[in-house]
Amino acid sequence: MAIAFSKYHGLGNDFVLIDNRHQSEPLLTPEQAVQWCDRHFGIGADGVIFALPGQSGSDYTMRIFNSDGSEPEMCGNGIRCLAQFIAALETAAGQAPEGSKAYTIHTLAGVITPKLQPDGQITVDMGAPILLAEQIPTTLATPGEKVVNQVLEVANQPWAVTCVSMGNPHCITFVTDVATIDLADLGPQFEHHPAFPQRVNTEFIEVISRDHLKMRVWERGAGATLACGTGACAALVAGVLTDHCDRSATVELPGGPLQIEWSVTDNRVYMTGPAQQVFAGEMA
Ligand code: ZDP
Repeated sequence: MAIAFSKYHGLGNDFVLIDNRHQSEPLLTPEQAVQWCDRHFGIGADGVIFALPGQSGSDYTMRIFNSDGSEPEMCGNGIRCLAQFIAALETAAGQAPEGSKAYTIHTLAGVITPKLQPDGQITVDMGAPILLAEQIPTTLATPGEKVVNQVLEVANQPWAVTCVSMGNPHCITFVTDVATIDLADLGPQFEHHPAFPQRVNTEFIEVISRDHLKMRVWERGAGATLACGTGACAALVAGVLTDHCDRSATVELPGGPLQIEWSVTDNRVYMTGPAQQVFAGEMA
């Protein structure tokens, strides 16, 4: 049976999107997702995202498999792509509501709300950041403590790291020049460090100014990617905790900029950025 798919990207972080609204189990196994994500033997993507029926009153459910077949709790760039994908599906079905559309999406990190803006950008309420060590999870601090500017030894070097979960785990370290970071060498050593029982996404951040961060990322289960939405949110939160930046800033990724705000009023993180369809097809 052929399965229809669409290919989207958010700042070059690319995903295969599947209309899975008619059943609550993903149409692909993790092993199939690995094949589809392969850039030589498949479609090529950083992950596969399924638009599933809603749960407990939410409009839809999102599930995602990384390109290695593991399943993350959340995906910031992916949920912007999902919002565009759903809007297109609803328009095709003649059921698109007027005005700016907001969706409640059930994820393994709770209900996340993306909102399509009139200019085509998508703003996502990413929820409150999780800062307690055992909830990230990391063993870098005792339960109940935060991990802020803590020393972690990787590749025989001390790194000052701050850990934040946006539903998925992130380890952030501030460096003087992101261009000099050997991601392929360092990334896997952070990802598989025993201090992170669920492995970790790692962000290297250069501070350009208090409202402008430059980031390179090594993603858990996907490697070096051009952008990471949850990572950009986690980086801004880490920047505020370590007094490197203000609560609202541009995070510049290899694939382009995201606007991130950690609201003082409601403690939630808001991410604004683009998502684009590239093509649609059918997989045998
Ligand atoms: O937590 C993980 O395993 C990530 N690889 C999930 C994907 C995160 C993503 N890049 C994002 O934008 O948040 C999609």
